[in-house]
Amino acid sequence: MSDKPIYVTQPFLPPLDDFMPMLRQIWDSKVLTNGGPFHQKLEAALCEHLGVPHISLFTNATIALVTALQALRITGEVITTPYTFVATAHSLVWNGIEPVFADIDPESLNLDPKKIEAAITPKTTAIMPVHCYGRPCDTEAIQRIADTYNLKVIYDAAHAFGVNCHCGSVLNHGDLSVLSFHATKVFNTFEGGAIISPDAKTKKRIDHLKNFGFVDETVVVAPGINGKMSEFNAALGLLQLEHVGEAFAGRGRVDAMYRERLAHVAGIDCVATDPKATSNHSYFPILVRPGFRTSRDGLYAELRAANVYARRYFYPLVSDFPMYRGLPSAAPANLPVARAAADQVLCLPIFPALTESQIDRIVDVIRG
Ligand code: T4K
Repeated sequence: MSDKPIYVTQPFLPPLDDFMPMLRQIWDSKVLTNGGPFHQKLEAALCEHLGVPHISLFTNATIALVTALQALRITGEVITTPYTFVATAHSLVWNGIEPVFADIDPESLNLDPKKIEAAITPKTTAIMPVHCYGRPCDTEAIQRIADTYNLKVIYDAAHAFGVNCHCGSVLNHGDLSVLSFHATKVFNTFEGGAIISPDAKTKKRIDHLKNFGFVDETVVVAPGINGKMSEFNAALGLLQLEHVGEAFAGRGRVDAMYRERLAHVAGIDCVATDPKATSNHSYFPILVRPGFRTSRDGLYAELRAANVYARRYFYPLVSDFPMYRGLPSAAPANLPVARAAADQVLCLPIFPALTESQIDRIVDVIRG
């Protein structure tokens, strides 16, 4: 096994020399956090870049999800997907809310609106869908349900940076959307996240909540948390934003090469992108179908033996983890589509620096 390891992702980093003057400014000003100049500039730059009205930066997406639920005073039960990263459901539990898992659509792998409606009870107050792998949810159908039953919608948009649908940024749907800027995401600030709000009043409440509830030196209006992004992360974000087009293009190139090379491999389906939306190529999920020469876990092991670290995002289902599996909605019979996807999915390495010869190495293992 002499080939160098290939991980599922590799963070995009701007030239270090370009970051040094920004660090120098932070050192000189001694403003390290609490909404300093880089924080303010990044909020403005992201609103412009993403085409969203208001954004609040956070230390990570998990704290942003927890805060988004607080901001809208969500209680009781929230309908969500089991086919996601654990942080989605954990954010509910941190607010004393019961996650109610509903099944996903087999094509988009996002919450199936028909299953949402069936999961509503008198205790339901909100829906927390995930734009899984950056592919937009059926936002119109979800909004119709929310309007009919008077529910809030908080999108976990951790994967959906820079994705546009028919009407502009996908982040403008629902009541709030939450982004992740973690190292493994298409746009990273090492750690980071954000909440997109539709109006200044909601942004203000969120900004209070992420700063312990402080309005000024002596006034605290809510039991807030510390979710603030530091100046270091914000400065890095500003620099990353200059390169994000290049990073997206690099990912698009990798995506196209995989699709071409895997098109005729029996039993391998590349998860389709939405023709009505742009793609940020944040992940490259394939489904290893029963007709393939080995199981999904067999292929995962073959790739590992070749020093290729593909990942089974999202296996196990969140509803199978010990803290969730006792819930009535976690019953396997309730989630057959999600279960099948979790048993078949494998996310192949995708990042801008992945070379054609590395892609060929990965595809050769898959072809067997
Ligand atoms: N909602 C959804 C739908 C999410 O997917 C996530 C996070 C969240 C909410 C919460 O967002 P944050 O609170 O994190 O902002 C990773 C990430 O840690 C996690 O952010 C992400 N989703 C999840 C899907 O994947 P792991 O445990 O798979 O990461 P790890 O450390 O195994 O990294 C994967 C590979 O990336 C490594 O093998 C090598 C490479 N890598 C990773 C890091 C951290 C690097 O090269 N450098 C690095 O610094 O969870």
